[in-house]
Amino acid sequence: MTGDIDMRVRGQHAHGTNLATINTCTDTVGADSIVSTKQQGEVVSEKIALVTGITGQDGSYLAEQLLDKGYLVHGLIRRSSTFNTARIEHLYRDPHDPEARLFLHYGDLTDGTRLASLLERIGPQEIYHLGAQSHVRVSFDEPEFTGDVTGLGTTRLLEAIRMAEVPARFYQASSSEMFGATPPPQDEQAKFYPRSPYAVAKVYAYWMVRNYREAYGMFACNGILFNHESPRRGETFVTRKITMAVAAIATGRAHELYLGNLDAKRDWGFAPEYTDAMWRMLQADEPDDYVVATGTSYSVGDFVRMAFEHVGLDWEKYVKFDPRYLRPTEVDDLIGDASKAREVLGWQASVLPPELVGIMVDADIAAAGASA
Ligand code: NDP
Ligand code: GDR
Repeated sequence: MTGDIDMRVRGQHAHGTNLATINTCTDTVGADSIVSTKQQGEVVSEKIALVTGITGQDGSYLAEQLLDKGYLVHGLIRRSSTFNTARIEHLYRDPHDPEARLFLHYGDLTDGTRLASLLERIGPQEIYHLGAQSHVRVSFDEPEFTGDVTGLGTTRLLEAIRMAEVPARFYQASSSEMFGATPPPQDEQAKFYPRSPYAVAKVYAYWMVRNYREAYGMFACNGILFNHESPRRGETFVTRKITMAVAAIATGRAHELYLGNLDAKRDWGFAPEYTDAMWRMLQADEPDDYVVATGTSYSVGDFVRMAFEHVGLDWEKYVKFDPRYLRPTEVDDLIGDASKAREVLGWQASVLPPELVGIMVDADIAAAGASA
């Protein structure tokens, strides 16, 4: 993929029936070229979505799903000295392809002016705000930066929407980490008790979303998502760290795995199912907040054991403890109650951790084989 400003991409399955009727024209304002769905007075009915964090795990699945539904998708990406677009590489098409349906724009959540000008010109009907410094352990090292991006970044975007007078529906990537020390099960009424700078920033953002909904009548939703994983999960989150290590050990390229707290329990689901829940929230009649979870609980140690068992190995021979992976304050036990999402959105998790572990280990073994 090139690093061109405003790369045009379309989904691999994104051939909606109206594709032939889309007229695109370029509007070379500044360095960007933006697609217009209006040309010579014709109004095309495709929905336009803007996704922040499109290069992340969730952003990549959501972009695929929106393209499959026939959306035009715009994504915000950060300028980086190396490419950060690996997860959406498979969506890339030649920028001159008239069927391009995905458009990437440089921007940063710390730059409110840029957010406002992009919003004005893209005119999205739906905004999925997934961009964040999302690593809990890192947030203890960089609390100020995390507050700026993960907390204030949401405010900048909400305010940009308000100032640009874009009547868009807004999704906020809220997190089960906001519940922190509150005992399970956690539903939408459970008390927030954040245990990290990341979680504190998410609580702030959550309330800003509610405030903009109440103050300005904005269609703004908080999806309170519990942990969700996949073969595209960032490599320093514990599940992916484990499955990559298992693949490396099973193929003889590594001999040990260092981890921190094995006792923490999480409610782990499968990421593509969770991005589907995001979309459902923005199609509902009313804006609201929803817990999205499987309702199951496994410890980090359980995940480790299942991952090694999947390749016929005994985890105790390979896993070692390193205190550097401990957190100053830990979240011990999360189990989500997603009854409301099931009743209102018709959403339910189908992939549970034993299956999830297999999906991730198999993908990492296949990747290890491919790169051998
Ligand atoms: P990732 O860490 O995989 O992706 C984060 C995305 O945010 C990346 O695209 C990243 O860009 C982008 N980003 C980071 N900082 C900035 C910035 N300053 N300006 C613009 N973009 C930025 O996260 P996930 O996909 O796993 O999660 C998506 C969202 O959901 C996050 O907000 C996360 O906090 C939240 N969440 C995640 C859960 C999970 O289990 N995965 C559960 C609950 C909530 P780059 O690629 O350049 O780094
Ligand atoms: P989490 O995910 O903090 O739940 O946040 P992570 O995978 O980082 O940690 C889960 C649990 O595993 C323990 N752990 C380790 N964690 C990491 N990263 N590395 C290790 O070596 C290790 N050893 C043990 C942790 O202490 C923790 O208890 C994720 C992120 O995606 C957030 O953005 C999101 O909001 C929440 O999930 C829901």
